[in-house]
Amino acid sequence: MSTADTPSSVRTLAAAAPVRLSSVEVRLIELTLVRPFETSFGRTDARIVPLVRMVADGVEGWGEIVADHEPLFSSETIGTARHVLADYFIPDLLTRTLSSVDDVAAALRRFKGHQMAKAGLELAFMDLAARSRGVSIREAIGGTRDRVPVGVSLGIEKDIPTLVDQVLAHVAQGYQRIKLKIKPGWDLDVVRVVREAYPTGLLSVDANTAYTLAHTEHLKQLDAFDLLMIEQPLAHDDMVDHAALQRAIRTAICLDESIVHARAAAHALALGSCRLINIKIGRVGGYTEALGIHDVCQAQGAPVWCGGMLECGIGRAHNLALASLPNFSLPGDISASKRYWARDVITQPFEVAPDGTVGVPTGPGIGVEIDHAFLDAITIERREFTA
Ligand code: SMG
Ligand code: MG
Repeated sequence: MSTADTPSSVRTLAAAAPVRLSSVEVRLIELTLVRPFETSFGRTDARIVPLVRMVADGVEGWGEIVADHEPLFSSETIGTARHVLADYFIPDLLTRTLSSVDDVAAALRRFKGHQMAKAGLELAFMDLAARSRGVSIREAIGGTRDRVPVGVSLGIEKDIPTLVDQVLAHVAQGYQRIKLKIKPGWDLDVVRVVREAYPTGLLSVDANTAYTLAHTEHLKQLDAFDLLMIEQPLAHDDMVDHAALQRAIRTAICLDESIVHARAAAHALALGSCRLINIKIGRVGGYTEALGIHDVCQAQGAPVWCGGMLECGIGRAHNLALASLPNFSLPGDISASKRYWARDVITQPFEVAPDGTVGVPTGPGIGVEIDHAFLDAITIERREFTA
């Protein structure tokens, strides 16, 4: 695909006709992980997932908010999302006529931060807009793939043999890339043993900000393991130290937490703070910025891949649509539903094929059917806002 043919020329983030929202619902559901997931900042056993449902002219749209109950991955929480949605964002959107996702982004731009809460609204509107036109989100945003390559992110375990068992079990399921969570004290020895058990496959590590530049000599030792990348080794709000570290190590740095919008992606690439970017639609405020980051990186020849936030089927369907874009050239953290949940909130759980790909939904909007009975059974709070 030539630059003149970039997908932006085929994107339509608009609804069939301008809409006035009749209602916006924010609901919290509770889901327990099949296996606890531990990172350098903490352990997750269960998630409370805020969902957004918008309705206009009899068409609905669903979005998911990836904030956690504590401000550990980012400064946002479920509590801050509930607050800004109820007190500022939703009342604002209910007064407007909205033609496209860009209008949602433009309306919310004056409010600083709160990307995850904003993303919940953009995602729901994107689903509604695509459904109103009878197309899938993939089609609406100019996605070019039917299936996307996927990897799995494996948490910190009680010991290395337990982790190696996890690695081999997921490789056997077809996953195309293994990502290990690391932190000081759970890094070089772990990567060495996993590399011996998995000598040639794509392997990466994610530190979730656990190191500082003082660890440069230590992190250099990761260069021996032919890693695809090291994700977010340093602080979430840093670009300069990452550039210094990238100059000192051979392994490619991928930024996650630091990239909160397309401008940050452009800055990171200009400074040499990373060579790759993980796009999480929730972390960056929704489709508008996610597409912008995709395009900034594509123009500069930097690959992107789709990150994950332990989403339920609704957020995962959005991730799959996004990951169908052409510059998502590395496997995403988009694992099968069963890797996270005994029962997902959609009627057809996502599955990873033996070739390590997941199909991009083709139905209208997010393209999956919500299991309403189950969703109602696990709902712990529901608030509806009307025009
Ligand atoms: O959805 O498979 C997933 C999780 C992928 O490792 C993952 N996410 O920093 O990339 C990351 C983490 C953030 C979530 S930690 C609860
Ligand atoms: Mg990460």
